Amino acid sequence: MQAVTSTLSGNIRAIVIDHPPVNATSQAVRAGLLQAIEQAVGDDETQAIVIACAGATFVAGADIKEFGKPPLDPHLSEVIHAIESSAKPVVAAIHGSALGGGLELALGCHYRVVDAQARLGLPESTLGIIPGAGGIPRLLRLAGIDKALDMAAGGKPIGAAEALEAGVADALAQDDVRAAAIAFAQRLLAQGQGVRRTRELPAQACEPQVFEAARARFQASHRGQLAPQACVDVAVRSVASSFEDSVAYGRERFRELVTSPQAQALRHAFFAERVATKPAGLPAEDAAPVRKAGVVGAGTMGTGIAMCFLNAGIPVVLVEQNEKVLASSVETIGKTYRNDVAKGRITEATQRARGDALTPTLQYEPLRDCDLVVEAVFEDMGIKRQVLASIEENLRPDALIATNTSFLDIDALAAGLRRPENVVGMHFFSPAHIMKLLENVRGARSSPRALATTQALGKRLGKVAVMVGVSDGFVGNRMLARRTRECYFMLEEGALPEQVDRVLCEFGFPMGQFQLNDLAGLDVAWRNRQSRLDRLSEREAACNILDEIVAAGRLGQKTGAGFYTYDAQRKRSVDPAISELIVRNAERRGITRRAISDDEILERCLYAMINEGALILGEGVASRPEDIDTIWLNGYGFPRWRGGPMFHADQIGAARICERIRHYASQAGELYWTPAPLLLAQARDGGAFHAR
Ligand code: 3H9
Repeated sequence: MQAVTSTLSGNIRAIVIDHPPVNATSQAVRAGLLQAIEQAVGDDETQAIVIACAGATFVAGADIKEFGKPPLDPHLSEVIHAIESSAKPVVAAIHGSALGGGLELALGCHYRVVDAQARLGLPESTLGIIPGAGGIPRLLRLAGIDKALDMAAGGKPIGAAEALEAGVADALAQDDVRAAAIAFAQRLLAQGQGVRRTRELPAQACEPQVFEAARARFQASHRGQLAPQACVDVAVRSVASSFEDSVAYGRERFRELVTSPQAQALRHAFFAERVATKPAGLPAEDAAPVRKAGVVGAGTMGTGIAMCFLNAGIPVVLVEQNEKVLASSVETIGKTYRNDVAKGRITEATQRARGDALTPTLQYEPLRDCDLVVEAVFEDMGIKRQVLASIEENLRPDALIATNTSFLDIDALAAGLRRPENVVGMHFFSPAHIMKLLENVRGARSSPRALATTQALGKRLGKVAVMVGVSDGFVGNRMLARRTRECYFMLEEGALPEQVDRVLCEFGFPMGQFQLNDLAGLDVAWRNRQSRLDRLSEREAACNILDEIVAAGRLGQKTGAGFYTYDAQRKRSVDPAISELIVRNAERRGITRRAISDDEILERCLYAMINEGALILGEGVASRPEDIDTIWLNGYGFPRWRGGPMFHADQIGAARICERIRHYASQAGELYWTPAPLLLAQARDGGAFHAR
């Protein structure tokens, strides 16, 4: 199949890119386009040209798989230059996504007609690179500097209406975008309008303060990242210098960034998410349709989960035994949607439709026509088992039951049921309607149909759904528990919460361990600790700093005090009372505190997680290192530009990690620090988690 075809009808030539899955500008596409445009320009019968795409989308960008490999001719900017240089008008017909090199290509066309659902953007900075084919100098000529920087440095795509308003698009297609672009080209010819080259438009003059303000803005929103700042550099050059010079400069910066560690990590993150959300052996065709869902338990989690379904257009039966809790849940849902309308996120019609799609009830019986029911009651084995049995009694035999648990054993939960094959885990993260991550849990007896359904459902709910096995805390919380343990040990040995949190934030986490605890509620952490006292080691049980803080009535942000104190705007400050409490606690327990270096804090946090990740892989609880990276990138704020914990482990190297684990074992004992067999094997054989 040819990647690019060219057909003349009348005096309009349609050049069509057909290169699944997303019409990326691979070498075959670039070469095909160049040849087609040269032919069209030289052909007397062709008076105008339309560039369109087959399949679900316009060009979604350069082919990311080609990055980091020797470049292949022709370069995309040469192809775009040839298109823009055409003396015959060229119109882009855009449907789906015009992203990165795709938008650059469209900006090189003389006019753009867009489908109402189209999305246009320069997301290169999310891959650690910048637009390499003149995207920034062209976009700022059409849309102005602020919009161009928001789209390129901020990586934010825009919709069709915004593109039209910003001058990026020239017309909105009511129906078939290709037909609309051909009609647009015909009108141009009829009106005697010729080419309009973006590169010939003037760049808006701009004060240096505008760029300084942009730099500061992107430094704050994209902490530690190189690409957004490089986008600002190119914008500065685009205003100060000629078009040709700024394109050449952008190309040079692209080349420099594409091999950077940040770009490698971000590319890894991109492909890891695509691998992780498609578990082997669970084809989407095996998934059962979910036309109506149930949620049992209308607490914080249940309420958020119900909104996930409503947001995806799936009607929900929300069951709760306590009338007041149910009323408060319905009120929360109503308030969220009222707020969404006020902020212009949804229309009033959508708000009404979502309200109509919610059936709150105190009975289980209305669950009878649900295709899938999520149990989201209190995290207690006994209570959950009773609730699951009641759900099963009221369901069709083919309907599925998903239990939302963060720690409990799915197999034990399903054990008493008649149809354990219909049971899976769906571990949502709080707030469930906001957080992207979903850990779907495969029980020993979960059927492939049940598993495929939860994966397909995850995608429909807009989640990043990763399939994991049964294990205490599954993948994410199990690894977090290891990091948490080290953080508390370091407090008693000599660190303070603000030091630990600073180190984690400097690494790139949005918040540190103790800021996170304060946000989630220290009572939650305390209850979790109490429920597992019998499973804690002697040292963990004795490490009672959290108990003392909770006993002082400091439950975190919600009470204005936890590890930190908070003012009415929830602004955080270090509290000397906490430093004293930690020092006194150590004195009382006969621990001599010492200065702990930032390096030690970072190593103990990261290596504890990585080692647990390696155990999880060895046990098959996660199938691939990409699954773990995806979980940490989407649920725990691991800095995306570091690729995830297992990718980061490869950058450090297994030999070094094992050596440091042995060092910490010599201080704290092997109970806490024993290198995982997988890490040991990698250290021995020079292996890594990801193929290099
Ligand atoms: C760029 O353009 C730089 C230029 O400035 C340089 C000029 C010199 N390349 O996401 P999906 C694959 S940088 C290669 O599941 P969806 C993807 O791996 C690029 N492959 O579908 C998957 O493969 P598989 C800027 C790509 O419908 C399949 O396509 N562009 C690329 O949920 C389906 O993908 C971007 O950053 C690619 N560019 O979402 C856009 N894109 O089936 C990146 C996708 O084997 N892409 N694949 O797993 C996207 O955001 C989404 O894929 C898109 C579709 C929204 C388009």
